[in-house]
Amino acid sequence: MRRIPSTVGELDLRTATAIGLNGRRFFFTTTDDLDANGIPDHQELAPDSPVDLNQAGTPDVDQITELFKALRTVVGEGQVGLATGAETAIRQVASLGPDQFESHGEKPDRFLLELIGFTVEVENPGDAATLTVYPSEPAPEGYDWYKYEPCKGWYLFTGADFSADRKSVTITIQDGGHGDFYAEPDSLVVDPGGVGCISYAEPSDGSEGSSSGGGGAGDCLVASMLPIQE
Ligand SMILES: [Ca+2]
Ligand SMILES: [Ca+2]
Ligand SMILES: [Ca+2]
Repeated sequence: MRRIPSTVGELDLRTATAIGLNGRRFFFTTTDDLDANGIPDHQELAPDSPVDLNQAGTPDVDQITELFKALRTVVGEGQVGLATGAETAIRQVASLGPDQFESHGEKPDRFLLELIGFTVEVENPGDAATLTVYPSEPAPEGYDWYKYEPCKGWYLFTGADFSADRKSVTITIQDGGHGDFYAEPDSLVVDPGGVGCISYAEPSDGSEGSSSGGGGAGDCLVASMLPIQE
């Protein structure tokens, strides 16, 4: 059984890269993370940041462990947190721009706070990782969790569970299974995804669209209306 380090200080991404991962399991290099806490140094929260995305009563910047990380988004003034449970360790998390991935599939044209990419280590190959994402803005209605995979392209990730206040979303991904960026049971779950929506425009000729109750052009298509591709 692979031992999961108990502290961030034991994390050695250089070794992980050197033993053959060649960086492809990670969203940034160790030179972007000189303090080795799994967050790109340029996306770290300020040391005095009061942000408390996980609503634990403690500033997130003081709670960074292998079970919880928070960071600033690559664009804008937002923040995103990521939490996981025991027997799982967040190796890396980064805020990513969606345009760095190809556009095939059902790519949202709006994202709430860009994408979040993470590499999570589970205890045994094939184990599932349950992760909770905390965006600094509640997800508007019609927004859902979208993922990108190299072969499949963009798709709506079924099973994302939003909290009632839409301030967090929980997803479960099985190592080597549905949702794992690289479909290999290698104890690593890799996922670029984010809260987004596909908007639609009303017909320009003024005729009624098929969606009743829709607002102006550019409203979000309710995710449940989308064809699900499994
Ligand atoms: Ca760092
Ligand atoms: Ca907190
Ligand atoms: Ca995997």
